[in-house]
Amino acid sequence: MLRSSDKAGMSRRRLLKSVAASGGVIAAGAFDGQARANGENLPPNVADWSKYLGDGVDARPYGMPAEYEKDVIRRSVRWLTASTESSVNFTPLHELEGIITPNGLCFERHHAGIADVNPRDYRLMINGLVDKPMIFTLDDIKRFPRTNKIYFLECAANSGMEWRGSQLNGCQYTQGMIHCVQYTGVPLKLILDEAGLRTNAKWVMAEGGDASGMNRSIPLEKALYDCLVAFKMNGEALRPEQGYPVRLVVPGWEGNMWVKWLRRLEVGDKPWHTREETSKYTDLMENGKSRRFTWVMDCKSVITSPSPQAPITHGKGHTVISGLAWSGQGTIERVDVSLDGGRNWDAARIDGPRLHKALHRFYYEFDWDGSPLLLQSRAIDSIGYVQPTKAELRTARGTNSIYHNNGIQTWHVMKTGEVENVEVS
Ligand SMILES: Nc1nc2c(c(=O)[nH]1)N[C@H]1C(S)=C(S)[C@@H](COP(=O)(O)O)O[C@H]1N2
Ligand SMILES: [Mo]
Repeated sequence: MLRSSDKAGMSRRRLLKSVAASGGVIAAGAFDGQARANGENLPPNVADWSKYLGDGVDARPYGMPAEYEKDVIRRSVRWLTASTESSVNFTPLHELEGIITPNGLCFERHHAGIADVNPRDYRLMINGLVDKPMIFTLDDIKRFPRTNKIYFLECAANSGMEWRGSQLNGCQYTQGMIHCVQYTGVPLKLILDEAGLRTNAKWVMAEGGDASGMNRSIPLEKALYDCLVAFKMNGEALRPEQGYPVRLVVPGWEGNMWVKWLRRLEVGDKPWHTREETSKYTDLMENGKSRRFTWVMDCKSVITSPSPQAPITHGKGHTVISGLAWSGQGTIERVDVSLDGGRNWDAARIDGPRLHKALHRFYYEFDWDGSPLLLQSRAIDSIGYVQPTKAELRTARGTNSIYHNNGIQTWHVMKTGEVENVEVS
């Protein structure tokens, strides 16, 4: 008895110390700060929440995160946000674990704001090189055989602000234009087959029902292979931000092609050369020419913790590195971690599902001696492609690019445990 309360006293002191060391980042709760400082809420005392009844089952008909998690939100970058209707916010990767992004935290990228679509008036039209042009209601779409697939969506502009050097402090901003959810949808092939493809059909144009009417050309081979017309994400209806009630899923390919609020599919024999595949989402090369149709999102990874928004607060000793890796070509074969800016590499442990074109979670555990670190991760995918360094990318593509930056990220961990975004040469 005495011994166990002794132990409790010790762990209480340790907990208070670590809270103090982290600069009081743990938010004050429902009970008063003074009582907390005195440790009255800690063992061996009975905690406040153990003394009173909590909310009943009718208090939260749609559940929300704990109030202490209120900083775990999508964030935007002021200078990047010319208008909120045509802009982007970022997934808080540094706060997440596993491979699934919660619906409310999936980054958003809109060209004309979030369309407010009434599902009763929703229609999907198919025209062009088909035997029968058709118009489907949402109910019609739900009568096709459906499938459930977990895929990442990465905007081609993810990490784009880092092309010329490290700029933004936090993986939320440097790699946060990505999410990974389970979609429920109908294979696009089934819908195209219903309309009947003409023999000269080679391309499909997908068009959005938002005010931008955003559209992209997709080669028929891809459309028939693994694209989905999705109506659910993580089990529930798509969120308005993600294209409610229907979006196109184009696994492994750049996010721009995943047309939201999908209103029309046109079948043709050549690409349409729309705005989003000519003036945007092309890569300006060193020789001044633009590379077009870079559809596949190549293999990439990032350490999500520690990272600038998730510093080490426990001091030296046992430390867990957590990160994400993905490839539009398939699965992740291996992830290596370096503590010294890429001189020495050690294999990380991939944990959880290893699914095609989905995020993979990796961990690397080590004893931190408290000295500065240059943390990096490097992913290798199932086709043997190795994530390049930023220097290698610049050698191949010059410095004019924005899109398709899958270079290795470096985090400088300082003695204090604080982390900053840097580049090593
Ligand atoms: N109709 C429509 N579809 C769209 C967009 C849009 O603005 N309108 N943005 C595209 C871009 S550039 C990206 S990166 C993804 C973002 O998907 P998300 O908002 O679910 O993250 O949607 C794509 N689909
Ligand atoms: Mo995008």
